[in-house]
Amino acid sequence: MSQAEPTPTPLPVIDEFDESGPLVGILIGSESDREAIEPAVTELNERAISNELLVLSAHRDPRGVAEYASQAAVRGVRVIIAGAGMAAALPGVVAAYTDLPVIGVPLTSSKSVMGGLDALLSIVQMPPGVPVACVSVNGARNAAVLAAKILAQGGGYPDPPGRSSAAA
Ligand code: RP5
Repeated sequence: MSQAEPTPTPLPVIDEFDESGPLVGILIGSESDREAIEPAVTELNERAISNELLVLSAHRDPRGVAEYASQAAVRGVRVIIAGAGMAAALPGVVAAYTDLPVIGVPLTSSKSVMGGLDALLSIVQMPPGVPVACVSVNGARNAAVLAAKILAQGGGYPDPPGRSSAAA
């Protein structure tokens, strides 16, 4: 006799959204990623692009990631930057729950393999149909520049005066 499949617990439903949410949502998988993602926050702030930074782990809090990603667009978020190290599932999981463009930032950590090659491959090797844009290892600033360029397609976030998009 076959056993019944377990019934999945429904995702929590958010009743109220912050309609004036930021244009860019930035997620990191761990507090230990905060320093590495800071250049993205700085770049966006210098361009006066609204953003928020949350720590949400794909393996420690998958429901939280699903909730955030599935509600982001309706809150006004237009691009999501997701930085993670090691297996770095976060950007791919986010992309699975939203149609917004997702930019993955492979990060190094004290436990990285080959200086972050583990995270780089995890992010860049998304299977067909669920794309994640991928910047260089620890390329947080480039992720923000790319987010600005994506937003510019909707009209209006050019490079700030005296600044070039040619990022480090
Ligand atoms: C990933 O594992 C995080 O993105 C981080 O880069 C790495 C190590 O996380 P901690 O063990 O420092 O929390 O989930």
